[in-house]
Amino acid sequence: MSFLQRCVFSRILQQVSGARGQRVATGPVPVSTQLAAWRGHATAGAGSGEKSSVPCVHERTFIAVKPDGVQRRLIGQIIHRFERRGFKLVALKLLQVSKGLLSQHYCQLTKKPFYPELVGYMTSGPVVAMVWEGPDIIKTSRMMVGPTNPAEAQSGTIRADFSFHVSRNVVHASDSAEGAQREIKLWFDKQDLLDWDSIDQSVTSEL
Ligand code: IDP
Ligand code: MG
Repeated sequence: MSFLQRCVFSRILQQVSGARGQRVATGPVPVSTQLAAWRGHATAGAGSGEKSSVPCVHERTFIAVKPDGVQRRLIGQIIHRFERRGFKLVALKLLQVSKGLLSQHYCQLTKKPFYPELVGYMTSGPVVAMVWEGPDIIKTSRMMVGPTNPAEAQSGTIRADFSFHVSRNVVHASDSAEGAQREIKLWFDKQDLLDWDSIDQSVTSEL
């Protein structure tokens, strides 16, 4: 076998074995096929213990636009940040928060001196509650939102770009996997969370 033949043969072998889900572009692939491949890869990565370049495809987090964000007509701009990053919206509602829900949401803060002020702020008007999904979204969304005190936040984060005081910091994002799971369960019924295929999934993360 000539060197050229060996190269061609090994290339074909690579393609046939699929190189663990890494697609070799050979021409236009129908969206339905791409989605099926993406889902297959996701399942293998999550369930079989295989290493994957996609950290955790089905990670979800709880994000809320607080009453100051709603009053200041910032809902669209905040949603836009998550959309343009490539994350997927799986639940959304506008609601007036009760003190009961708030005390469960902020159960670790009820003894803080600022808690009464926080309750007043968070119940002063509607809140937009959302669940977003994407790889590593819990950590990434905290970076996008910025630190609790907007005065310490980097320009480009939501809190730095839209606020300047800790008592009116516009947005909430869960701070851990446990927190996200607890908050999603607290704010939404299971049937409110939509499982849907977004057609850009195969072009915004590596297959
Ligand atoms: P986080 O929202 O960045 O996770 P937490 O420490 O969990 O920060 O505090 C929850 C919320 O409580 C903050 O987002 C902010 O609205 C409010 N808060 C925190 N610290 C203060 C404070 O010192 N004064 C007034 N409000 C505060
Ligand atoms: Mg917090």
